Amino acid sequence: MEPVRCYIGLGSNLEDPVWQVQTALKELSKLNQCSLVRASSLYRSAPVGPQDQPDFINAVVALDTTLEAHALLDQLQALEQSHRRVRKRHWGPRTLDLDLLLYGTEQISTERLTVPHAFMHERSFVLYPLHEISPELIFPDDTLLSQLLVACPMGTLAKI
Ligand code: A4P
Ligand code: MG
Repeated sequence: MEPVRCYIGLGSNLEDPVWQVQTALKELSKLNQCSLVRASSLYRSAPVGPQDQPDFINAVVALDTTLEAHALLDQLQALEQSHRRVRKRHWGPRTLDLDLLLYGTEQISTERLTVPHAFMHERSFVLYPLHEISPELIFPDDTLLSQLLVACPMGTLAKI
C-alpha cells in the first residue's frame, strides 16, 4: 500500500497538558507503519463546549501511514489509553484526545470513524495549526483550508 498523508489533532487540558502533547508527539513519531512529516507549534485556547474546565493545549501533525484508517484509529486510541485517559463527559476535560482529522482524500463514515472529523471545519484550534503546517491544504470536498480560515476567528487561540 502506498503511504497515505493523514492529519491528526492533539488536545489536552489535564495533568500538565504541555507535557501530554509533547509526549504524544514523540509517541506518534514512533508508531509502526507511520512516519511523522510535520508537527505544528503548540497552541493554547479556552475550552469549546463546557466552560468550567481548564484551557486546552492543541497541536496538529501530518503523518504518512500505510495503516488502514481503522487500524490507525486503533493505534491512536491505544495511545490515548496509555495517557490514562478517563472518558467521563462529552466535550469534557481529558488528558489526551487524538482525532483523525483527515486520511488522504477519503471520506469515511462508519460506526467508529467519521473523516473528515465532524467539527474540524469550524474549530480555530484545528484550522490554525493545520494552516501552519499545510497552508495549501484542500479538503476531500474541494474546500480550501484558507477559505475556512477566513470564516473562523482565532478567538482565544494563541501560539505558546
Ligand atoms: N470517532 C469518530 N470519528 C473519529 C475521528 N475522526 N477521530 C469516534 C477520532 N475518533 C473518532 O471519541 C468518541 C468516539 O469518536 C471514538 O470512540 C471514535 O470511535 P472520544 O474522544 O472518546 O469522545 P468525546 O470526547 O465525547 O468527543 P470528541 O469527538 O473527541 O470530542 P472533540 O470533538 O474532540 O471535542 N476545546 C478546545 N479549546 N480544544 C480542544 O481540543 N476538545 C474538545 C473535545 C472540546 N473542546 C475543546 C477541545
Ligand atoms: Mg476524540
